[in-house]
Amino acid sequence: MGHYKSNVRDLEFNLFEVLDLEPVLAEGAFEGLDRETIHDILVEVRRLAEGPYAASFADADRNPPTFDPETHTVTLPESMQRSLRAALDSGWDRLGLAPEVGGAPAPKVLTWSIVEMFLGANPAVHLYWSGNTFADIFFHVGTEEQKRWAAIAAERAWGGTMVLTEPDAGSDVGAGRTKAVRQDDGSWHLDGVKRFITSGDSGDMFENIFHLVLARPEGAGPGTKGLSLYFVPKYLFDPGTGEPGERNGVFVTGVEHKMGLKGSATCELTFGQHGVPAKGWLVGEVHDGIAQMFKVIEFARMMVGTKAIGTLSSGYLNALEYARTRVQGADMTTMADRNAPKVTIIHHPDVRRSLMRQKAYAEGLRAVYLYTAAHQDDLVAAHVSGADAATAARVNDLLLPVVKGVGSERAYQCLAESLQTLGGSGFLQDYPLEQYVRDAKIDSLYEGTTAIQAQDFFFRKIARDGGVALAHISAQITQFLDDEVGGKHLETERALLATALADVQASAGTMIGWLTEAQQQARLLYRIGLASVRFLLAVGDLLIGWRLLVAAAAALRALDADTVVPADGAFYEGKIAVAQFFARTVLPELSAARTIIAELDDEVMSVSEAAF
Ligand code: ST9
Ligand code: FAD
Repeated sequence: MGHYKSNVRDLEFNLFEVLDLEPVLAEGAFEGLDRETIHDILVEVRRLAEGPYAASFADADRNPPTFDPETHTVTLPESMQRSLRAALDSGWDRLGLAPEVGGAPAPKVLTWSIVEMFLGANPAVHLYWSGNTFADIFFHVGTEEQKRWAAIAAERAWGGTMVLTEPDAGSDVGAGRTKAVRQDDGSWHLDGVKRFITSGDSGDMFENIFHLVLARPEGAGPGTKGLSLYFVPKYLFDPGTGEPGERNGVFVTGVEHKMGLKGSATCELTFGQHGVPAKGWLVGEVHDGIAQMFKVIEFARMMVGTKAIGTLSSGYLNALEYARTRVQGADMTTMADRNAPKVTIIHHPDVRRSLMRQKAYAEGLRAVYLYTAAHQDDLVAAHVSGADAATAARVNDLLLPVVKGVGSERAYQCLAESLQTLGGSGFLQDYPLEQYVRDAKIDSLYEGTTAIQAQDFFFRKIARDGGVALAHISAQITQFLDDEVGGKHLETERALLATALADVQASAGTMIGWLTEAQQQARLLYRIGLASVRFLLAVGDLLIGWRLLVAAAAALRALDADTVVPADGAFYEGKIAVAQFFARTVLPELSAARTIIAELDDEVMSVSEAAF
């Protein structure tokens, strides 16, 4: 048995019993897909994810990719190459992509369910398996000729990367200095050094790799708006056939040594500084680089949040298995009796508290990312929340920083609890938990740190949106409360949810007030900066609480139907218990967050640096 434990039952529960996907499938928009085929797909993906895909998880951590500075080549360990081959052969990455890049129609709730399993099983391998997704995005933003290159890249299974970061341009992408100079033949020569580039090279795993690179064309203005997006292949190629030719002047010049996710090579990538020009082509032949790159970033942020959640889910299930078998101590009610029988640790209240918290965040965050994915397809969004296409896009935009920012922060916190459940054994490499913790830390850092997610959430997704998407979600929660969904059983929890909603709305109001007044008093912006991560996490908890209660109501309905098989009885009981637990023990914390935000001042900004 490998390290990875999937949760297909919960995925199917979300798709069919909560989001009620069947009527949408019946409309025929996703050719050939019905409940049964989706079940079969999930089971087949589970087999691959838990088996050959997960097999190199620990080995690639202990024997990470090697780098040869002479040839600028990264070589993946054998074990990882086998996992990646199995993935490439499976073709699951094509589901949901455009037909021109070999894709087949599928709802995003299905594709993200699949991705969750692969990410949970082996996140490092998954990052190499992104070429077709990049090709799909390149296809959508490219010129007619570039669309053909995208099709070639997908057909020949090329690798892909996203290249933004530089030594002095991390969160502040607009500080990037890599420059691009136009050539007479219409191509560009790039010159500069990028750092921290995931999958910058992978030896001969791929025939070619294409880098999507942000660089500043000569003469362009400062900041992100002066950046353009370039397609820079590792090998120049025959545009008709895709046959690779000369080596292009983009080289890996270093590989980082990291805390976790060691199987994923994080590379320094140097353009045009090793005697060969780094040839690139302006994507779409328009200077609109940051907006084009955000198409990739949006996908990658969803991916990172889903990665964190997938890892947490497996962490929780590993902790649960351990708690059910590890015998230690007596039941608390008999602890004074030295002869009392010993029990498994799942009998101890504190272990139960911790397991319930892990379950709540793992399953609650899964419900949130799937609700987000539901708003990435117009038909599904209309069915799930009544959103029209424009509103669905805004809801998706609103929820992305929640999936990424809250998903990564809560997963890392809860994975520490999963490890704790194993006691000292959790600290050992005999179990996957210590690697989960190390591998998951990156999720709150790359693709925009949590501070950046929180600012994006408040300034762009709420204030600039005029609160439209937030109002749509608030209306959905209010509807749930007004309809008294879950009846008497969930009455107390609905009251707690109503208070949590009011707390979040009050905090949003406080922060909008500061933003309005900041036009006269700029220092008020500091308060937003001080409050924003707390606010993002509070909204995350509100959404998790709500979606867990929606799931509990679905479970109550299923139990009422009286056709439940015994194994499902326990599953549904768990859904109700976890929603009640979260509402009673976490949602009340939002009142404290509201008070803290309301009473915030900017004193801390006046403390001298020396005093820290
Ligand atoms: C990285 C990669 O970290 C890590 C992992 C690699 C993953 C690779 C693989 C992924 C795919 C895997 C797929 C596998 C699939 C397999 C399937 C198998 C089944 N939304 O606010 P302004 C745009 S990469 C949309 O003024 P500043 C917009 O155009 C490095 N657009 O920003 C806007 O113009 P306008 C990641 C947005 O102050 C313009 O930007 N690095 C958004 O100039 C300017 O906006 C980062 O993420 C948005 N939310 O710059 C950097 N926001 O306003 C983090 C902005 O006119 N830093 N735009 O519409 C930031 O995000 C900064 O806030 C900043 C600030 C750079 C945007
Ligand atoms: P900084 O921007 O220097 O941030 C340092 C600290 O200051 C953080 O806590 C941050 O939250 C805070 N901070 C900075 N600015 C602000 C602000 N305005 N307000 C509040 N707080 C702020 N990049 C790519 O382009 N492609 C990749 O494939 C890629 N893969 C990566 C893989 C790994 C393993 C790593 C570690 C990084 C990767 N990155 C990649 C880069 C990654 O996106 C950046 O590390 C990230 O955006 C943060 O930038 P930074 O490291 O320079 O930190």
